[in-house]
Amino acid sequence: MPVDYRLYLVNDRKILGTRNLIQSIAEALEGGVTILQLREKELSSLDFYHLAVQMKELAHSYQVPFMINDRLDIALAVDADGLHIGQEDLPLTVARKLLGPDKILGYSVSTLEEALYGEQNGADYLGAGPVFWTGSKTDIGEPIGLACLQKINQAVSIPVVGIGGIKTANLPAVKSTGIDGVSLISAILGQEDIENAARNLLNLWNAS
Ligand code: TZP
Ligand code: MG
Repeated sequence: MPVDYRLYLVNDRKILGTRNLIQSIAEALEGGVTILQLREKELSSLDFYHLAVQMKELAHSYQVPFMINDRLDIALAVDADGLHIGQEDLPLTVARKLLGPDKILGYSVSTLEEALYGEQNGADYLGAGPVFWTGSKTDIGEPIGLACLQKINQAVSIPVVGIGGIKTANLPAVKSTGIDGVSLISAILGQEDIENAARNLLNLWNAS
């Protein structure tokens, strides 16, 4: 089945403050998130594993694919639908080999060269960015902007999702680059009404 990349939610527990993580993700799924990635940087392996088991069940109850950020071991352990890795994670070719041919493998890129490398070495889709400035990730380079996003999208035939600083105000411009979807943290999880934020973003994407 083809993956629907339109509204790709990346989890970030910090932005939720005291709000419940599972409940917040459930609200986002109710609002129409089409693919979910669990991204945890500070949990123990055991806690990450147990959380991933729960999140996968939740995502699947909405028929939404469930991805793990960075941790191949966790992705395999919970039989996630896929893994998303960046430039400083396991080599792409190694990740593909260990993950097998049938799982979804996502790859973060910031340049045309990285995008072409990703397409040629086993990525199923690319996360391109940061498109704009964002407070949600600190170890990132300069924003690539819409022109570079468009260039990357035109250079590859695999799906591309934009990431970094994407919100309702810039969503139509981002979509006009021709990409397949947007990957978001704060525009969904940073909002007071998470369900409606997700619903509005998906409606806006569909209408743009
Ligand atoms: N990778 C590149 S930018 C980013 C990640 C995980 C953070 C995106 O968060 P936001 O709040 O949607 O800008
Ligand atoms: Mg990573």
